[in-house]
Amino acid sequence: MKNRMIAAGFGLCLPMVAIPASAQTLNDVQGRGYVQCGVHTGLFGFAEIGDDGEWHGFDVDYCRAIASAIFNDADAVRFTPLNATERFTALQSGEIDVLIRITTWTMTRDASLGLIFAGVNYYDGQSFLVPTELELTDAAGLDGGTVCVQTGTTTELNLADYFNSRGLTFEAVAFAERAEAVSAFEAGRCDAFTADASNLYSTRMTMVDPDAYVVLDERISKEPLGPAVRQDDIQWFNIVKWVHFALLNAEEFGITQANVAEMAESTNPEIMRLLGRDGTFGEMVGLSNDWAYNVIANVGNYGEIFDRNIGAGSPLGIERGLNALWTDGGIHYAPPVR
Ligand SMILES: N[C@@H](CCC(=O)N[C@@H](CS)C(=O)NCC(=O)O)C(=O)O
Repeated sequence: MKNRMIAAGFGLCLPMVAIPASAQTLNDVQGRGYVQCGVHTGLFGFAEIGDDGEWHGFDVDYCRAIASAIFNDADAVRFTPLNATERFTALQSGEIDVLIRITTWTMTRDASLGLIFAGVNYYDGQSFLVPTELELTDAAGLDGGTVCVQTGTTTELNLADYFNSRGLTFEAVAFAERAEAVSAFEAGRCDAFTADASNLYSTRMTMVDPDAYVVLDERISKEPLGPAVRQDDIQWFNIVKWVHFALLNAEEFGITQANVAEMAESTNPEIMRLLGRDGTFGEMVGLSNDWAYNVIANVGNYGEIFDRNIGAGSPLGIERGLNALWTDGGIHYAPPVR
C-alpha cells in the first residue's frame, strides 16, 4: 500500500503521521449509485426480508442511513446476505463496502483482518436460551450438559472460556449454520443454545412455542456489535463512523424524523452544525453539508431505529439498557460535530 507522509502536526509538537493512500470507496459508491452492504442472512429485528420483499431491521437501517448520507435516498443500497464465516472475506475482497451484521468488535478482528470497526451500534453480551422447565438461574447450572453453538463466531470461544475457567464441564455441539444449531436445540439435542442475547431474543420469537424457552439474565461476555470497513480508506471510515454519531447526536438533541425540518430552523449551535446550517462538516468527509439532515429525515435518529426494529415499538421489545444514551443511563456517547 502506498503511503504519503504529511507534516500534519509540524510546528504543533505532534509527530509526522503516515496516512494510507485513500481507496476511494466513496467515489466507487457514487459512480455505481448505491452502497453494497453486508448483512445477516435473516435475523428477525436485525436484518430480514419482509413480506413486502424489502430488507428490514436495525442493521439494515444503518445501511440505509449511510445511503441517505451519500444519496439522500434510503433505497440507494443493495444487500449481501452473509453467514458468520464468509462475512470478513466479503469485506476484504471488496464485494461489499461495509459490513453491518451483528459483528463483535474484537482485537483480533481489528488487528489481523485488514478491517476496522467504525463504532458500536449495539452493546450486546452472550447468554443462553434454555427450556423454561429446566428452571435455570445461571449458566453454571448447565454443568455437565450439552450446548448448541455456531462455529466461526466469538460465541464458540466464549463458551469454552466460561466453562473451562470455572472448572465446569460441557459438551459443545457445533454447527456451521445457525439454523442447524437452533433446530438441533429445538429437537432437544442440546440443553441450551448459546449466542448473543439479541440473537437469542430473536431466535426465541421464531420458535414453535416461545414460552417454553427463556433467555438467561446472565451475560458471559461483552459483545460490542458494530459496522466494519476496510482499513485502507480513512474517508470512508469517517463517513460510516460519523453517520453513526449523527444518529446518536440527533437523539441527544431531540431531533426526530418528524421534526427535523423544524429543528433545521433552530438557533442552537450544536443543532445548526449537525444539520448543516453552520459550517462545512459534510464537505470535510466528501459529502454535502445536509448529510445528517438527510439521514434523520429518511431513517430517524438512533432511538427511533432501535425502537421500531428491536425495541418497545417492535415484537422483540428489547429494553434500551446499555444501549440508552449516556444522558439516559446507558453508554452510547457520540463526539461532537465541531
Ligand atoms: N457477534 C458474534 C456472533 C455473530 C453471529 O454470527 N452469530 C450467529 C449466532 S448463531 C449467527 O447469527 N449466525 C447466523 C448465520 O451465520 O447465518 C460475532 O461477531 O462473532
